[in-house]
Amino acid sequence: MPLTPPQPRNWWDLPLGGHEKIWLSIVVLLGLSMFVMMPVWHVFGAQNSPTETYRVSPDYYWEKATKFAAAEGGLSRKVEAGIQPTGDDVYLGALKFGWFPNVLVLEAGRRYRIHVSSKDVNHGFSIHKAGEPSQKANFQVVPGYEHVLPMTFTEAGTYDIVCQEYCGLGHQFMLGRILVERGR
Ligand SMILES: [Cu+2]
Repeated sequence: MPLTPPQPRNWWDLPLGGHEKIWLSIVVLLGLSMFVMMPVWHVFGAQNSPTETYRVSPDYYWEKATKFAAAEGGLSRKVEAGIQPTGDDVYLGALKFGWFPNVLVLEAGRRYRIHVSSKDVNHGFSIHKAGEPSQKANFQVVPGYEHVLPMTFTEAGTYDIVCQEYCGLGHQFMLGRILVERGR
């Protein structure tokens, strides 16, 4: 059977067919329900992006992160041992090409306020449980801004921090780690 193109007509003036009406109604209803869900998720969603952000100079933030690491004994300890914060506020800094501090030891089930900022360029704070890269959280790390991310790790284990924003030739080596231990 040879296929022939439809005759040129003004399709806009033709009435809608029955199936077209059904599909268009489904699309409009789906769109409207998503629109309504936006504010609903904002109030009831458990995984909203945090909105607590401050303007800081990169040097000032770095001073805070260094003080935090020093107060927690991190600067005198071996890097691999990690920093185990006593308080709930954790200061994490991103710079080309690493995280400072690059190993944190946190407690499962405890709510932390993880502060992140960058010393130089845009970086990405992407975190996932080791071996489970499909389940992750992702945030931008912008120089000049301090973002406060409330986070509770519900499961103990090793979590990888990966920079997900291309930041230069050493970007792929920009890895950090959070060791989550069962609550004491
Ligand atoms: Cu990067």
